[in-house]
Amino acid sequence: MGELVYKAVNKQIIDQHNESYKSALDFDFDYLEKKLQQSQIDIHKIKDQVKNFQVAVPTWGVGTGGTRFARFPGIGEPQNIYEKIEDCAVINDLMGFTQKVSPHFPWDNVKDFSELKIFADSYGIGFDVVNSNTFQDSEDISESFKYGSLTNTSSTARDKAIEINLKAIDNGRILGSKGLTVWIGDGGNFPGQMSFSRSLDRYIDSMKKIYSHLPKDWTVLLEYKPYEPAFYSTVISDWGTSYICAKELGDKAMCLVDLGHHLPNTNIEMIVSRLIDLKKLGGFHFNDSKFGDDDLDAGSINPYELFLIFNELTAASQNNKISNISYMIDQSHNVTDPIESLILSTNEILNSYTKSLLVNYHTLEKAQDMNDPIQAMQILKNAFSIDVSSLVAMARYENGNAIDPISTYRSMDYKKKKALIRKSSSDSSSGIV
Ligand code: AFD
Ligand code: MN
Ligand code: MN
Repeated sequence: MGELVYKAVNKQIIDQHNESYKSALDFDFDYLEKKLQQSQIDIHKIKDQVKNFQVAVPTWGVGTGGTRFARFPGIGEPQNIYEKIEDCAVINDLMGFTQKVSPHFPWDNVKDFSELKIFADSYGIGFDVVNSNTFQDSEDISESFKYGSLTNTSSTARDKAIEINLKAIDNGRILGSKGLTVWIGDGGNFPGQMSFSRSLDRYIDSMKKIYSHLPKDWTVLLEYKPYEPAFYSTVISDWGTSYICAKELGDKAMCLVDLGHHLPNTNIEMIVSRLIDLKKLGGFHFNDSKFGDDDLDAGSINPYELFLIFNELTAASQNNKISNISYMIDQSHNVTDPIESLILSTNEILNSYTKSLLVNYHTLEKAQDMNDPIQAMQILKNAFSIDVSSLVAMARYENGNAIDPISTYRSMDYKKKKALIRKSSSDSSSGIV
Protein backbone atom coordinates (compact mmCIF):
# COMPACT_ATOMS: atom_id res chain seq x y z
CA MET A 1 0.00 0.00 0.00
CA GLY A 2 1.34 3.45 -0.87
CA GLU A 3 2.08 5.97 1.80
CA LEU A 4 -0.24 8.91 2.33
CA VAL A 5 1.59 11.96 1.10
CA TYR A 6 -1.04 14.60 1.91
CA LYS A 7 -0.27 16.52 -1.21
CA ALA A 8 -3.90 17.09 -2.12
CA VAL A 9 -4.99 17.92 1.44
CA ASN A 10 -2.87 19.72 3.97
CA LYS A 11 -2.35 17.28 6.86
CA GLN A 12 -2.70 20.15 9.34
CA ILE A 13 -6.32 20.68 8.29
CA ILE A 14 -7.05 17.01 8.97
CA ASP A 15 -5.26 17.16 12.34
CA GLN A 16 -7.05 20.33 13.41
CA HIS A 17 -10.45 18.89 12.63
CA ASN A 18 -9.58 15.57 14.21
CA GLU A 19 -8.63 17.30 17.42
CA SER A 20 -12.11 18.70 17.80
CA TYR A 21 -13.80 15.34 17.14
CA LYS A 22 -11.44 13.04 19.04
CA SER A 23 -12.98 13.03 22.52
CA ALA A 24 -16.49 12.33 21.18
CA LEU A 25 -15.02 9.54 19.08
CA ASP A 26 -13.22 8.02 22.09
CA PHE A 27 -16.49 8.03 24.00
CA ASP A 28 -18.41 6.25 21.22
CA PHE A 29 -15.59 3.81 20.54
CA ASP A 30 -15.29 2.84 24.23
CA TYR A 31 -19.02 2.22 24.34
CA LEU A 32 -18.85 -0.02 21.26
CA GLU A 33 -15.83 -1.84 22.67
CA LYS A 34 -17.85 -2.76 25.78
CA LYS A 35 -20.91 -3.65 23.76
CA LEU A 36 -18.94 -6.00 21.51
CA GLN A 37 -17.22 -7.55 24.52
CA GLN A 38 -20.63 -8.87 25.58
CA SER A 39 -20.52 -11.02 22.43
CA GLN A 40 -16.85 -11.92 22.92
CA ILE A 41 -15.83 -9.75 19.99
CA ASP A 42 -12.47 -8.02 20.21
CA ILE A 43 -12.97 -4.59 18.65
CA HIS A 44 -9.24 -4.13 18.11
CA LYS A 45 -8.96 -7.27 16.01
CA ILE A 46 -11.85 -6.12 13.85
CA LYS A 47 -10.31 -2.66 13.58
CA ASP A 48 -7.02 -4.11 12.32
CA GLN A 49 -8.85 -5.91 9.54
CA VAL A 50 -10.88 -2.84 8.67
CA LYS A 51 -7.76 -0.67 8.49
CA ASN A 52 -6.40 -2.81 5.64
CA PHE A 53 -9.50 -2.65 3.44
CA GLN A 54 -9.10 -1.10 -0.01
CA VAL A 55 -11.57 -0.14 -2.71
CA ALA A 56 -10.63 1.56 -6.00
CA VAL A 57 -12.19 4.81 -7.14
CA PRO A 58 -13.21 5.12 -10.82
CA THR A 59 -11.56 8.01 -12.67
CA TRP A 60 -14.83 8.61 -14.48
CA GLY A 61 -16.62 8.93 -11.13
CA VAL A 62 -14.95 12.19 -10.10
CA GLY A 63 -16.45 14.03 -13.05
CA THR A 64 -20.11 15.02 -12.81
CA GLY A 65 -22.21 12.34 -14.46
CA GLY A 66 -25.43 12.77 -16.33
CA THR A 67 -28.37 10.95 -17.78
CA ARG A 68 -29.26 10.48 -21.41
CA PHE A 69 -31.30 13.69 -21.04
CA ALA A 70 -28.77 16.13 -19.66
CA ARG A 71 -25.70 16.74 -17.61
CA PHE A 72 -25.34 19.57 -15.12
CA PRO A 73 -21.60 20.15 -14.64
CA GLY A 74 -20.45 21.08 -11.16
CA ILE A 75 -17.99 23.86 -10.41
CA GLY A 76 -14.26 23.17 -10.58
CA GLU A 77 -14.72 19.69 -11.95
CA PRO A 78 -11.67 17.87 -13.31
CA GLN A 79 -11.12 18.10 -17.06
CA ASN A 80 -8.43 15.51 -17.57
CA ILE A 81 -6.82 12.49 -15.93
CA TYR A 82 -4.31 14.63 -14.01
CA GLU A 83 -7.05 16.70 -12.40
CA LYS A 84 -9.05 13.53 -11.78
CA ILE A 85 -6.10 12.05 -9.91
CA GLU A 86 -5.86 15.19 -7.80
CA ASP A 87 -9.53 14.73 -6.79
CA CYS A 88 -8.98 11.03 -6.08
CA ALA A 89 -6.05 12.03 -3.87
CA VAL A 90 -8.34 14.37 -1.93
CA ILE A 91 -10.61 11.40 -1.27
CA ASN A 92 -7.70 9.19 -0.26
CA ASP A 93 -6.12 11.82 1.99
CA LEU A 94 -9.39 12.50 3.82
CA MET A 95 -11.06 9.12 3.79
CA GLY A 96 -8.26 6.64 3.10
CA PHE A 97 -8.98 3.10 1.90
CA THR A 98 -8.89 4.37 -1.70
CA GLN A 99 -5.25 4.29 -2.64
CA LYS A 100 -5.93 3.15 -6.20
CA VAL A 101 -7.90 4.49 -9.12
CA SER A 102 -9.43 2.48 -11.94
CA PRO A 103 -8.83 4.27 -15.26
CA HIS A 104 -10.94 4.04 -18.42
CA PHE A 105 -9.40 4.04 -21.93
CA PRO A 106 -9.48 5.81 -24.32
CA TRP A 107 -11.09 8.41 -21.97
CA ASP A 108 -7.95 8.64 -19.83
CA ASN A 109 -5.42 8.45 -22.67
CA VAL A 110 -2.25 10.52 -22.35
CA LYS A 111 0.87 10.77 -24.48
CA ASP A 112 3.25 9.62 -21.78
CA PHE A 113 2.01 6.96 -19.36
CA SER A 114 5.28 6.80 -17.41
CA GLU A 115 4.91 10.48 -16.68
CA LEU A 116 1.31 9.89 -15.57
CA LYS A 117 2.49 7.16 -13.21
CA ILE A 118 5.10 9.47 -11.68
CA PHE A 119 2.44 12.16 -11.27
CA ALA A 120 0.03 9.75 -9.54
CA ASP A 121 2.84 8.37 -7.35
CA SER A 122 3.56 11.87 -6.12
CA TYR A 123 -0.01 11.94 -4.76
CA GLY A 124 0.28 8.45 -3.25
CA ILE A 125 -2.16 7.13 -5.86
CA GLY A 126 -1.73 3.80 -7.68
CA PHE A 127 -3.63 2.16 -10.53
CA ASP A 128 -6.12 -0.65 -10.16
CA VAL A 129 -7.79 -2.62 -12.94
CA VAL A 130 -8.03 -0.71 -16.24
CA ASN A 131 -11.26 -0.48 -18.27
CA SER A 132 -11.76 -0.39 -22.01
CA ASN A 133 -14.43 1.69 -23.71
CA THR A 134 -15.80 0.17 -26.91
CA PHE A 135 -19.35 1.37 -26.25
CA GLN A 136 -18.66 4.71 -27.97
CA ASP A 137 -17.02 5.71 -31.21
CA SER A 138 -13.77 7.61 -30.90
CA GLU A 139 -12.41 10.08 -33.43
CA ASP A 140 -11.98 7.39 -36.05
CA ILE A 141 -15.51 6.54 -37.14
CA SER A 142 -14.53 4.51 -40.19
CA GLU A 143 -15.36 1.38 -38.20
CA SER A 144 -18.29 2.27 -35.99
CA PHE A 145 -19.43 0.41 -32.88
CA LYS A 146 -23.04 1.33 -33.61
CA TYR A 147 -23.80 -2.35 -34.22
CA GLY A 148 -21.42 -3.74 -31.66
CA SER A 149 -17.74 -3.90 -30.85
CA LEU A 150 -16.19 -7.27 -29.94
CA THR A 151 -19.23 -9.01 -31.43
CA ASN A 152 -19.71 -6.80 -34.51
CA THR A 153 -20.47 -8.69 -37.72
CA SER A 154 -17.61 -6.79 -39.39
CA SER A 155 -14.22 -8.28 -38.63
CA THR A 156 -12.49 -4.91 -39.07
CA ALA A 157 -14.77 -3.37 -36.43
CA ARG A 158 -14.03 -6.31 -34.14
CA ASP A 159 -10.31 -5.86 -34.73
CA LYS A 160 -10.59 -2.21 -33.83
CA ALA A 161 -12.37 -3.12 -30.56
CA ILE A 162 -9.71 -5.75 -29.81
CA GLU A 163 -7.02 -3.16 -30.50
CA ILE A 164 -8.56 -0.76 -27.94
CA ASN A 165 -8.39 -3.53 -25.34
CA LEU A 166 -4.79 -4.42 -26.21
CA LYS A 167 -3.83 -0.77 -25.88
CA ALA A 168 -5.61 -0.59 -22.51
CA ILE A 169 -3.51 -3.54 -21.36
CA ASP A 170 -0.30 -1.89 -22.60
CA ASN A 171 -1.18 1.37 -20.86
CA GLY A 172 -2.09 -0.51 -17.69
CA ARG A 173 1.25 -2.32 -17.68
CA ILE A 174 3.12 0.97 -17.60
CA LEU A 175 0.84 2.22 -14.83
CA GLY A 176 1.37 -0.88 -12.68
CA SER A 177 -2.14 -2.25 -13.07
CA LYS A 178 -2.80 -5.98 -12.84
CA GLY A 179 -6.07 -6.40 -14.65
CA LEU A 180 -8.51 -5.38 -17.36
CA THR A 181 -12.28 -5.11 -17.06
CA VAL A 182 -14.22 -5.63 -20.27
CA TRP A 183 -17.76 -4.35 -20.48
CA ILE A 184 -19.33 -4.15 -23.92
CA GLY A 185 -22.57 -2.46 -24.86
CA ASP A 186 -23.19 -4.98 -27.63
CA GLY A 187 -26.71 -6.17 -28.12
CA GLY A 188 -29.84 -5.67 -30.19
CA ASN A 189 -32.95 -3.52 -30.06
CA PHE A 190 -35.19 -5.81 -32.11
CA PRO A 191 -36.03 -9.49 -32.17
CA GLY A 192 -34.17 -11.02 -35.05
CA GLN A 193 -31.66 -8.15 -35.24
CA MET A 194 -28.74 -10.32 -34.26
CA SER A 195 -28.06 -13.99 -33.85
CA PHE A 196 -27.73 -14.75 -30.11
CA SER A 197 -25.53 -17.68 -30.94
CA ARG A 198 -23.22 -16.19 -33.54
CA SER A 199 -22.71 -12.97 -31.57
CA LEU A 200 -21.57 -14.97 -28.53
CA ASP A 201 -19.19 -16.98 -30.73
CA ARG A 202 -17.72 -13.74 -32.00
CA TYR A 203 -17.35 -12.47 -28.43
CA ILE A 204 -15.39 -15.55 -27.37
CA ASP A 205 -13.27 -15.33 -30.47
CA SER A 206 -12.42 -11.66 -29.87
CA MET A 207 -11.86 -12.20 -26.15
CA LYS A 208 -9.41 -15.04 -26.88
CA LYS A 209 -7.23 -12.56 -28.76
CA ILE A 210 -7.37 -10.13 -25.84
CA TYR A 211 -6.75 -12.93 -23.34
CA SER A 212 -3.62 -14.06 -25.18
CA HIS A 213 -2.20 -10.54 -24.80
CA LEU A 214 -2.58 -10.56 -20.98
CA PRO A 215 0.63 -10.48 -18.97
CA LYS A 216 1.19 -13.57 -16.79
CA ASP A 217 0.09 -11.97 -13.53
CA TRP A 218 -2.98 -10.23 -14.97
CA THR A 219 -6.66 -11.01 -14.68
CA VAL A 220 -9.39 -10.13 -17.13
CA LEU A 221 -12.76 -9.36 -15.55
CA LEU A 222 -15.89 -9.97 -17.61
CA GLU A 223 -18.67 -7.58 -16.66
CA TYR A 224 -22.26 -8.48 -17.50
CA LYS A 225 -25.39 -6.35 -17.70
CA PRO A 226 -28.98 -7.33 -18.58
CA TYR A 227 -29.99 -4.41 -20.79
CA GLU A 228 -28.96 -0.89 -21.86
CA PRO A 229 -27.74 0.47 -24.18
CA ALA A 230 -29.43 -2.34 -26.11
CA PHE A 231 -33.05 -2.79 -25.01
CA TYR A 232 -34.03 -6.14 -26.46
CA SER A 233 -31.01 -8.39 -26.06
CA THR A 234 -27.50 -8.03 -24.65
CA VAL A 235 -24.62 -10.34 -25.55
CA ILE A 236 -23.11 -10.64 -22.06
CA SER A 237 -26.35 -10.26 -20.18
CA ASP A 238 -25.95 -12.20 -16.95
CA TRP A 239 -23.60 -13.97 -14.58
CA GLY A 240 -24.22 -17.30 -16.28
CA THR A 241 -23.04 -16.00 -19.65
CA SER A 242 -20.11 -14.23 -18.02
CA TYR A 243 -19.21 -17.47 -16.21
CA ILE A 244 -19.38 -19.59 -19.35
CA CYS A 245 -17.10 -17.14 -21.19
CA ALA A 246 -14.65 -16.90 -18.28
CA LYS A 247 -14.52 -20.69 -18.12
CA GLU A 248 -13.93 -20.95 -21.86
CA LEU A 249 -11.11 -18.39 -21.76
CA GLY A 250 -9.10 -19.85 -18.89
CA ASP A 251 -7.83 -19.28 -15.37
CA LYS A 252 -7.02 -15.61 -15.81
CA ALA A 253 -10.60 -14.78 -16.77
CA MET A 254 -13.01 -14.01 -13.94
CA CYS A 255 -16.50 -12.56 -13.55
CA LEU A 256 -17.24 -9.03 -12.36
CA VAL A 257 -20.39 -8.24 -10.42
CA ASP A 258 -21.68 -4.69 -10.86
CA LEU A 259 -24.49 -4.34 -8.33
CA GLY A 260 -26.62 -2.23 -10.68
CA HIS A 261 -26.39 -4.76 -13.48
CA HIS A 262 -29.23 -6.97 -12.27
CA LEU A 263 -32.94 -6.86 -12.80
CA PRO A 264 -34.93 -5.61 -9.78
CA ASN A 265 -35.23 -8.09 -6.88
CA THR A 266 -32.38 -10.30 -8.09
CA ASN A 267 -30.69 -12.07 -5.21
CA ILE A 268 -27.21 -10.65 -5.84
CA GLU A 269 -25.69 -12.15 -2.70
CA MET A 270 -26.60 -15.60 -3.97
CA ILE A 271 -24.91 -14.89 -7.30
CA VAL A 272 -21.85 -13.85 -5.31
CA SER A 273 -21.92 -17.15 -3.45
CA ARG A 274 -22.32 -19.15 -6.67
CA LEU A 275 -19.40 -17.40 -8.33
CA ILE A 276 -17.26 -18.00 -5.24
CA ASP A 277 -18.06 -21.71 -5.35
CA LEU A 278 -17.31 -21.79 -9.07
CA LYS A 279 -13.99 -20.02 -8.34
CA LYS A 280 -14.80 -17.31 -10.83
CA LEU A 281 -15.56 -14.28 -8.68
CA GLY A 282 -12.98 -11.66 -9.70
CA GLY A 283 -14.32 -8.26 -8.83
CA PHE A 284 -17.07 -5.81 -7.97
CA HIS A 285 -18.42 -2.53 -9.15
CA PHE A 286 -20.15 -1.11 -6.11
CA ASN A 287 -23.09 1.25 -6.46
CA ASP A 288 -26.77 1.22 -5.57
CA SER A 289 -30.00 1.36 -7.54
CA LYS A 290 -33.74 1.41 -7.31
CA PHE A 291 -34.81 0.59 -10.86
CA GLY A 292 -31.91 -0.32 -13.13
CA ASP A 293 -28.29 0.64 -13.71
CA ASP A 294 -28.92 3.81 -11.72
CA ASP A 295 -25.30 4.12 -10.54
CA LEU A 296 -26.42 5.72 -7.28
CA ASP A 297 -24.11 5.91 -4.27
CA ALA A 298 -23.26 2.58 -2.61
CA GLY A 299 -25.51 1.85 0.34
CA SER A 300 -27.78 4.82 -0.32
CA ILE A 301 -30.86 2.76 -1.21
CA ASN A 302 -30.38 -0.75 0.10
CA PRO A 303 -27.59 -0.99 2.68
CA TYR A 304 -28.86 -4.37 3.85
CA GLU A 305 -28.18 -5.87 0.43
CA LEU A 306 -24.64 -4.50 0.54
CA PHE A 307 -24.19 -6.05 3.98
CA LEU A 308 -25.52 -9.41 2.76
CA ILE A 309 -23.02 -9.37 -0.09
CA PHE A 310 -20.17 -8.74 2.35
CA ASN A 311 -21.58 -11.45 4.49
CA GLU A 312 -20.94 -13.95 1.68
CA LEU A 313 -17.49 -12.52 1.06
CA THR A 314 -16.41 -12.58 4.69
CA ALA A 315 -17.76 -16.10 5.28
CA ALA A 316 -15.89 -17.29 2.17
CA SER A 317 -12.67 -15.55 3.09
CA GLN A 318 -12.77 -17.06 6.60
CA ASN A 319 -13.01 -20.46 4.88
CA ASN A 320 -10.08 -19.50 2.61
CA LYS A 321 -12.29 -19.75 -0.43
CA ILE A 322 -11.39 -16.36 -1.91
CA SER A 323 -8.46 -14.03 -2.27
CA ASN A 324 -7.61 -11.13 -4.55
CA ILE A 325 -11.07 -9.83 -5.31
CA SER A 326 -10.91 -6.40 -6.95
CA TYR A 327 -13.22 -4.00 -5.18
CA MET A 328 -14.12 -0.98 -7.25
CA ILE A 329 -16.78 1.72 -7.18
CA ASP A 330 -18.74 2.45 -10.36
CA GLN A 331 -21.14 5.34 -9.89
CA SER A 332 -22.49 8.34 -11.74
CA HIS A 333 -22.72 11.42 -9.54
CA ASN A 334 -25.28 13.60 -11.24
CA VAL A 335 -26.48 15.92 -8.46
CA THR A 336 -23.72 15.83 -5.84
CA ASP A 337 -20.09 16.84 -5.61
CA PRO A 338 -18.53 13.53 -6.72
CA ILE A 339 -15.83 13.85 -4.05
CA GLU A 340 -18.47 13.86 -1.29
CA SER A 341 -20.36 10.98 -2.88
CA LEU A 342 -17.21 8.89 -3.20
CA ILE A 343 -16.19 9.59 0.39
CA LEU A 344 -19.60 8.52 1.69
CA SER A 345 -19.82 5.51 -0.64
CA THR A 346 -16.42 4.27 0.51
CA ASN A 347 -17.62 4.71 4.07
CA GLU A 348 -20.83 2.75 3.38
CA ILE A 349 -18.82 -0.07 1.82
CA LEU A 350 -16.59 -0.10 4.90
CA ASN A 351 -19.63 -0.12 7.20
CA SER A 352 -20.99 -3.18 5.45
CA TYR A 353 -17.64 -4.92 5.50
CA THR A 354 -17.18 -4.14 9.19
CA LYS A 355 -20.64 -5.40 10.12
CA SER A 356 -19.96 -8.65 8.26
CA LEU A 357 -16.89 -9.13 10.46
CA LEU A 358 -19.19 -9.11 13.50
CA VAL A 359 -21.11 -12.17 12.32
CA ASN A 360 -20.20 -15.45 13.95
CA TYR A 361 -20.36 -17.76 10.94
CA HIS A 362 -19.95 -20.82 13.07
CA THR A 363 -23.10 -20.01 15.04
CA LEU A 364 -24.87 -19.12 11.81
CA GLU A 365 -24.03 -22.49 10.31
CA LYS A 366 -25.34 -24.21 13.40
CA ALA A 367 -28.64 -22.34 13.15
CA GLN A 368 -28.85 -23.30 9.47
CA ASP A 369 -28.19 -26.95 10.22
CA MET A 370 -30.77 -26.91 13.01
CA ASN A 371 -33.32 -25.42 10.59
CA ASP A 372 -33.78 -22.40 12.81
CA PRO A 373 -34.62 -19.54 10.41
CA ILE A 374 -35.43 -17.04 13.18
CA GLN A 375 -32.11 -17.57 14.89
CA ALA A 376 -30.22 -17.44 11.56
CA MET A 377 -31.99 -14.30 10.44
CA GLN A 378 -31.37 -12.64 13.81
CA ILE A 379 -27.65 -13.36 13.71
CA LEU A 380 -27.46 -11.34 10.50
CA LYS A 381 -29.91 -8.65 11.60
CA ASN A 382 -28.12 -8.15 14.92
CA ALA A 383 -24.79 -7.57 13.20
CA PHE A 384 -26.43 -5.26 10.68
CA SER A 385 -28.13 -3.21 13.42
CA ILE A 386 -24.93 -2.42 15.30
CA ASP A 387 -23.72 1.12 14.73
CA VAL A 388 -20.10 0.60 13.70
CA SER A 389 -19.49 4.22 12.70
CA SER A 390 -17.12 4.83 15.64
CA LEU A 391 -15.09 1.75 14.75
CA VAL A 392 -14.76 2.85 11.14
CA ALA A 393 -13.98 6.43 12.21
CA MET A 394 -11.28 5.15 14.57
CA ALA A 395 -9.80 3.08 11.73
CA ARG A 396 -9.73 6.23 9.60
CA TYR A 397 -8.14 8.23 12.42
CA GLU A 398 -5.46 5.62 13.09
CA ASN A 399 -4.73 5.38 9.36
CA GLY A 400 -4.02 9.12 9.41
CA ASN A 401 -7.27 10.23 7.78
CA ALA A 402 -10.17 12.38 8.85
CA ILE A 403 -12.58 11.44 11.65
CA ASP A 404 -15.27 13.42 9.83
CA PRO A 405 -14.12 13.56 6.20
CA ILE A 406 -17.16 15.44 4.87
CA SER A 407 -16.98 18.38 7.27
CA THR A 408 -13.20 18.54 6.88
CA TYR A 409 -13.63 18.54 3.10
CA ARG A 410 -16.29 21.25 3.22
CA SER A 411 -14.03 23.47 5.30
CA MET A 412 -11.46 23.37 2.47
CA ASP A 413 -13.66 25.02 -0.20
CA TYR A 414 -11.74 22.74 -2.57
CA LYS A 415 -14.01 22.95 -5.61
CA LYS A 416 -14.45 26.72 -5.26
CA LYS A 417 -10.69 27.14 -5.31
CA LYS A 418 -10.30 24.70 -8.20
CA ALA A 419 -12.95 26.58 -10.18
CA LEU A 420 -10.53 29.53 -10.29
CA ILE A 421 -7.80 27.40 -11.85
CA ARG A 422 -9.54 24.67 -13.81
CA LYS A 423 -11.11 25.24 -17.18
CA SER A 424 -14.87 25.32 -16.71
CA SER A 425 -16.80 22.56 -18.34
CA SER A 426 -19.22 23.83 -20.94
CA ASP A 427 -20.28 20.35 -21.93
CA SER A 428 -23.80 19.86 -20.68
CA SER A 429 -24.71 17.42 -23.42
CA SER A 430 -26.32 14.21 -22.35
CA GLY A 431 -24.47 11.02 -21.64
CA ILE A 432 -22.71 9.57 -18.67
CA VAL A 433 -19.60 11.24 -17.28
C1 AFD B 1 -21.29 0.87 -17.60
C2 AFD B 1 -20.66 -0.28 -16.89
C3 AFD B 1 -19.18 -0.36 -17.03
C4 AFD B 1 -18.60 0.82 -17.72
C5 AFD B 1 -19.21 2.08 -17.20
C6 AFD B 1 -18.72 3.29 -17.90
O1 AFD B 1 -21.10 -0.35 -15.58
O2 AFD B 1 -18.52 -0.63 -15.83
O3 AFD B 1 -17.23 0.81 -17.66
O4 AFD B 1 -20.64 2.07 -17.28
O5 AFD B 1 -19.14 4.41 -17.23
O6 AFD B 1 -22.66 0.93 -17.28
MN1 MN C 1 -19.76 -1.24 -14.02
MN1 MN D 1 -23.22 0.25 -15.27
